[in-house]
Amino acid sequence: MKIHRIDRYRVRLPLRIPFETSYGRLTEKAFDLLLVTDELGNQGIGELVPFEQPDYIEETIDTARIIIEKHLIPLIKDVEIHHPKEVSLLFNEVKGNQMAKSSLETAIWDLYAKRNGESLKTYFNGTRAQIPVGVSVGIQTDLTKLTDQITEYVALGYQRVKLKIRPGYDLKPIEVIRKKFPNLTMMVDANSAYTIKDIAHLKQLDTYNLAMIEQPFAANDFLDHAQLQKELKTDICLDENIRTLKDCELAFSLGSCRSINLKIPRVGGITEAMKIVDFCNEKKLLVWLGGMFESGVGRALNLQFASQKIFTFPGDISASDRYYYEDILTEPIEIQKGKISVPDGLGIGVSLSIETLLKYGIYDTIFTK
Ligand code: OSB
Ligand code: MG
Repeated sequence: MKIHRIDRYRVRLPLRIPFETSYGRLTEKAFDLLLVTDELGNQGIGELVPFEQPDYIEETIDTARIIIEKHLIPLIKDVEIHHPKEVSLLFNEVKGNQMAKSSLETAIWDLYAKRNGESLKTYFNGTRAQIPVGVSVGIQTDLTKLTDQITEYVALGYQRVKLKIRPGYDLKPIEVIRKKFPNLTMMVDANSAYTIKDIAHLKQLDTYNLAMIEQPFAANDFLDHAQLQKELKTDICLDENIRTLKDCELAFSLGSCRSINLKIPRVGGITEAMKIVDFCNEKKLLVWLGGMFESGVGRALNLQFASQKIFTFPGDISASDRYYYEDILTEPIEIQKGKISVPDGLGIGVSLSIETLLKYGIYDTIFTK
């Protein structure tokens, strides 16, 4: 197939509840949808997920737009693509910028599946139709409000809760929630807010029966994580550190973690994500699917990918209404008894509500033959 046209929606969706992490507060999510059309008129959709601030990792939505338009589209525009696995090879000469790459790579996977009349999960040997899901809960210093929020999620059936923490907001909220829900599968995520000096403090987390502690230290730090993992009973999970399969190999050989939060966009797309799944399977590393506050498009992709047998630990794949008043799909993604169904249409399996997209977004064309 050949890419003949790429259209885009630049969208801003207001969040139902502002989301606070160790590094900042988010009130709306900006994202782009890329619509990639082939020579036969088939169309695939990909989501561009980075934030507006370079505070989670270094990519931002603005830097990603430049990389896409100036550097990635020229690498695919005149090429006959036989299989979407070729896209990550074509992108190899652009260093880093995984989320920019992923937006186009996942759109081309969706396009390929639609062209072949298949659901995307077929290509991952996805077997499950319903995915157990968890929820990530932002920093809420009013612990009564925090408890109420989590009580609501537990009542909706969310099978795992992840609390965001930072220095000064860790032991107390964990203790309060653990007391109220003694059997809840619970974990925490620090988004790099601690340093090696906090080891003694972090060791206290061992007493709360946490499933794991996500990304306590800096995004490029494998050594201090390895030191902490040696001293901690609780599993460490790496998120920001993991951009490539090589990062997983490094983390595994140093003992920096026992679990990987895999986000398709953070590793440059589906092809690299599949390699990481294979590696984790071989090495018995716990791998689970993370999220980036995706709209329905990225959420649908995550559900397709999470249909693989290996994803038994509930991912950060909540229902659309956990984040947004309105999603940009014709059918919102809903939770039932703690599970979300994998959309069963072609490709990622969902269709766009153009009306909603135009209400919250701007449409343009970024490439035509
Ligand atoms: O660290 O996993 C993270 C959201 C945005 C950026 C980073 C993270 C998160 C989440 C929520 O924790 C994931 C989601 O529910 O989409
Ligand atoms: Mg994280």
